[in-house]
Amino acid sequence: MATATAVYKNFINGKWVDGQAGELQVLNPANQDEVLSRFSMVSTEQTHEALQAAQDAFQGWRRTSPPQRARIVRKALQLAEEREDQIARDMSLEAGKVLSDARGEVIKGCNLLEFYSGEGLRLIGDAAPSELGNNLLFTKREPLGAVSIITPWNFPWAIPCWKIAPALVAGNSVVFKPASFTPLSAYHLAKCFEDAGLPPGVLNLVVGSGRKVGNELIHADKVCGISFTGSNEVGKQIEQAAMETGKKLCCELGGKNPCVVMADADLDSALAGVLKGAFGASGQRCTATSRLIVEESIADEFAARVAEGANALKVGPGINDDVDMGPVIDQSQLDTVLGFIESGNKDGFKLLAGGERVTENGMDKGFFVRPTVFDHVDQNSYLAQEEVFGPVLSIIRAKNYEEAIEMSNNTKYGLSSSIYTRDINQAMKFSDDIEAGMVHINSPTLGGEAQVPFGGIKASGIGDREMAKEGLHFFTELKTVFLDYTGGARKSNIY
Ligand code: UN1
Repeated sequence: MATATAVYKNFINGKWVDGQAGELQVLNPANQDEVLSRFSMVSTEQTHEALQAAQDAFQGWRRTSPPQRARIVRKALQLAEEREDQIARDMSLEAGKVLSDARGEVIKGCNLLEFYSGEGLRLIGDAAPSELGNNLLFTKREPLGAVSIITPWNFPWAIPCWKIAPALVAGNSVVFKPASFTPLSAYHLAKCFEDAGLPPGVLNLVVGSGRKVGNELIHADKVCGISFTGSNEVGKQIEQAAMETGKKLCCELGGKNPCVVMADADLDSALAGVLKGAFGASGQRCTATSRLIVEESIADEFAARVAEGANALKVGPGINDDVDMGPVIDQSQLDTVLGFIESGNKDGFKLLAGGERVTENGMDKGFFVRPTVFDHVDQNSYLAQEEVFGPVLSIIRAKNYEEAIEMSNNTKYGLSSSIYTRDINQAMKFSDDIEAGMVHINSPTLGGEAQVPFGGIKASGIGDREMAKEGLHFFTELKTVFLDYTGGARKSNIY
């Protein structure tokens, strides 16, 4: 077994400290014989030390002017850009994602750092006229305090960037717990902020399990806000805890995103979008295309092309140049994905591609699954209703637009969606009719951009949208100021 020698530490109150709760070995999802990194994990006591450090640093940080706070984010951005290659390589290895996707993710995170560093100059409220003369009403945005940021392994760089940057620019202090599969990406981000000159205690990185460390970060009195991306199951538990303890909460959860392909669509572009949407990041993104809803008249032809495209994807370690799709993250995710495949087979849906684990060429040492496509899937089946978070696409056939929209909305989720059509009227109608937080027209269900809100409705999210101004607003409270400059001459009653 290859062994990584250095043991990475936790970042608490501006110092890199050894954790006191044992060691985490991060194994390569493409080859479990390889230890990628070793991290020492924090104890409950150390988690509280990190929270205390955040609380202590908060008063100084909130008094640092927003443009000055944003300047530190901009410096961190410059450092991240310089370190792009290393960050992308480490991320590709630990998350299993294809290297070009990892590079894209570094850039996406940088776009978020860039956007929010600009927002430091725009952290402004509104002014309003008063009923009274010589009075001014205005609002200010103030930080919440110490906040907990808990992030998943599938976007181990971009998601922390899109939560931490607005939290810091708004004047909050942060305790950041990354997923245990991907602590090295988190280490790089914390290091960029340290090297950018962020004052001690303003950002703390703690590595440990969700059950122990995560739990403290959700329940502790010192925490004023929680931002979480991950599963619905954990999201529900956090919601419960936040309700009981009165903390502000933002959760970005699962999806079962439909891609509708109408008969009039540019089918080449639709095909590329469906393959990228379903199998990019091995289907492990909350915005993945999980249901292809295709108009019946072209369904046979299009399904055959999707299957052919899926079969042509090269599966292997994401770090290798010629690979299209990497492994899933671990044994449990692999078992879940294989369970969905089994359910599709049991329900008698037509397996057009994949349907099995990949074990050749040493891939049995990792968690590889072939890109899988089922056709004639029943829209109410387990496969069509539950989030897979893996490379499994369900094709559902619709008679026409009306049926396609009904099928699209037949889900508890409402994150992303997409339609391929050349009919602008139909595309716009889809953007009205679809129950989702995001609609893509002639592009895959994936992705987002820093300057527009990201998030979903129904079971896909709790609280405000992320990214854009909305992402910044989550990390603030509004204060309304009533300013009387009559110099004591005010006669009118207050009502
Ligand atoms: C994307 O589609 O580029 O966990 C972002 C996820 C989402 C991020 C998706 N929060 O997959």
